[in-house]
Amino acid sequence: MDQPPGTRASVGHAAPAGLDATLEAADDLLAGARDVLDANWTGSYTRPSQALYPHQWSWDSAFIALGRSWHDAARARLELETLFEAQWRTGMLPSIAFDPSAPAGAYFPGPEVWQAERCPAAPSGRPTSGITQPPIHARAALEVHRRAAAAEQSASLEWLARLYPRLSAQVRHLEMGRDPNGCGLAAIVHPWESGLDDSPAWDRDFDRITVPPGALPPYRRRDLDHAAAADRPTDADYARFLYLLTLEREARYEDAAVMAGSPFLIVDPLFNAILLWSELALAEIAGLVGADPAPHRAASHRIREALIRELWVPRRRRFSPWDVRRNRREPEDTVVSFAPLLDPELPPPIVDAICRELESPSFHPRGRGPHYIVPTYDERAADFDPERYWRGPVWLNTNWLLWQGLRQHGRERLAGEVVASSLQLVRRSGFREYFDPLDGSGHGSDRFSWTAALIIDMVMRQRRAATQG
Ligand code: 2M8
Repeated sequence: MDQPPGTRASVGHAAPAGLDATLEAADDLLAGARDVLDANWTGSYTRPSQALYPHQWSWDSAFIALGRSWHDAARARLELETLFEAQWRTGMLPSIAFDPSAPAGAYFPGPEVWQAERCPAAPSGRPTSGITQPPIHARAALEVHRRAAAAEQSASLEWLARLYPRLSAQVRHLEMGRDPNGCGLAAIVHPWESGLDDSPAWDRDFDRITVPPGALPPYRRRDLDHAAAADRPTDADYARFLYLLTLEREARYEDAAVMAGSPFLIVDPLFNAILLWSELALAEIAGLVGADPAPHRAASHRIREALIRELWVPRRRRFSPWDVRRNRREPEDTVVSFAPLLDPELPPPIVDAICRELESPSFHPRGRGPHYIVPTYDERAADFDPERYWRGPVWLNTNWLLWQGLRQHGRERLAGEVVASSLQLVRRSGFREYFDPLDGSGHGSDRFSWTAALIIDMVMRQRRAATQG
């Protein structure tokens, strides 16, 4: 992806002055990041963090493998292989693969709440959740393979060939099983599937969900044992998360039944842009392992057309999530709207509109003095919250996705600013889960794996791009 096909070369958007020196001086950050990943390594996968997330999370593992592949290809490959052992027979890759060796009750809701075994498609070997997460894995697998040293090429190619059918099944499940009305896009049935769980992007839909009295047995939130309540979702939102879970469990996690009954049904631009990007990665993987790339290219075309047809709102000049139940496009200005930059063939006028918004006072208030980018929500919105989980803070994975998208479109200056800000945040506050865009303070869990992994990837790739001129 360093110079992907379809890239419009740096059309006068050079990286910001001083970035090269910042990257050169980042060796201590790289060492610290590797240390975090090693501390969170379990022997077959990496926990997102020691206390708050003591199991294997799906898109976390993809980001972690990407970062780790720069210095430890064997563990990067094992990370993804371990995750795919938890794949369901439908192709669904679960959001969480539980670790039976973690202390009972270490995370809530655990396997006894999910009861994935109610669905015959669930794997028998490892308890899992019953929903999925953004399908970034094919992209991660391709990047892990690209990092493989010359001596490891054949082992890496064999690994990729073993993973290819599973990666294909993952995207097929979403395209066939989660398309709510033949629109060509995949819907999510729970905010946890978005990965940006508490985002204001779907508040209007989510806040309408009323938990009927007695619908939930008494429970204790474990997340509040390890993170400040002000950083985490409110109790009311947590109850809604759990209520949706119980509805999905009653539908035995069968896609058609879940989609028919879920009060939450959203087509998210970020989830689908990642799906498109992974289809493009699968086309490349297919070429490498002797399979047919054509179906993946065709799928990427279908998703591109559908994204623009269904989610681009010309009046707002923005991609908006689609609340399928009420058939409306949500107006909140959040980071999910920028993710279609991941499509290297996104039409230039749309790229321009996204970049203008990214540079606007809502996301990059230059006039205000020191600040950090990219906040996950419009800083000028009345309910912008710089500290609460997904409702304003900067996260390293959304920064990484935007940085990749910007580079694909030759927007090196803005891409470089995203890297510079990410490095400043980690230098100031450590490898935290997320960061206040106003003062750079760290929030959520500490020594968080994807923050560490993606810092490694950003530094190494930007350094390589600098030396390759
Ligand atoms: C967060 O989600 C989990 C539920 O899956 C939680 O809050 O307990 C999200 O940030 C999600 O994107 C992430 O994968 C997970 C683990 O880091 O934590």
